Amino acid sequence: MIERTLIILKPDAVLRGRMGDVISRFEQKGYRFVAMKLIQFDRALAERHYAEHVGKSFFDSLVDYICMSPVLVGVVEGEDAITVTRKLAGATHPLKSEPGTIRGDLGFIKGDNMYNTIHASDSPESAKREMGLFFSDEELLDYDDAKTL
Ligand code: FUP
Repeated sequence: MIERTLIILKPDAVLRGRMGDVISRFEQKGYRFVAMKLIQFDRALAERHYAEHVGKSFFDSLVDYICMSPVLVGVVEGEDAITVTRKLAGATHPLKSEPGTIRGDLGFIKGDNMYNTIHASDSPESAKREMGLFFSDEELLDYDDAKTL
C-alpha cells in the first residue's frame, strides 16, 4: 500500500553535513518526498512531538538535542513507506543499529547522549499525527504519476 510517513533529520545530520546522504537513501529506494522544510524546534514543540516521552529521565537531553540547530522535516511517500523507513533508519541506539542503516552508519554516542540522526514515524497513527504537527494539507504535494520520468 502506498503510505506517507514523517521523517526528521536531526541536528547531527544538519550540523555534520549528512542531510544529502540521508535524503539519497530514500531516493535510491524509489521513494519520493512530498514535503520538506527546515524548522527550529523549541521545548513546546518537542513536548508535542515527543508527548509519549515527557517526564522520562532522558527527556531533557532529548530536548537539548532536538533544539540544538534547525532540523529538516520531510514526508516520504511510497510502497509500505512507514515500515520500510523504520528499517532504513535502524534501531534507536546508534551502537545497536546495524551497519547499512542510517543510524548504524551515521549515528554516534557522545558522553551520555545518543545522536541517532533521524526520526521516523512508527505507525500509521503516528505518521498522521506527526505530519499534521509540521505540515498543512496544502503543503503535502501530490505528484502526477503520468508525468513520472
Ligand atoms: P525511535 O522510535 O527509534 O526514534 O525511538 P523512541 O521513540 O523510543 O525514542 C525517541 C528518541 O528518544 C530517540 F531517538 C532517542 C531518545 N531516547 C533516549 O535518549 N534514551 C532512551 O532510552 C530512549 C530514547
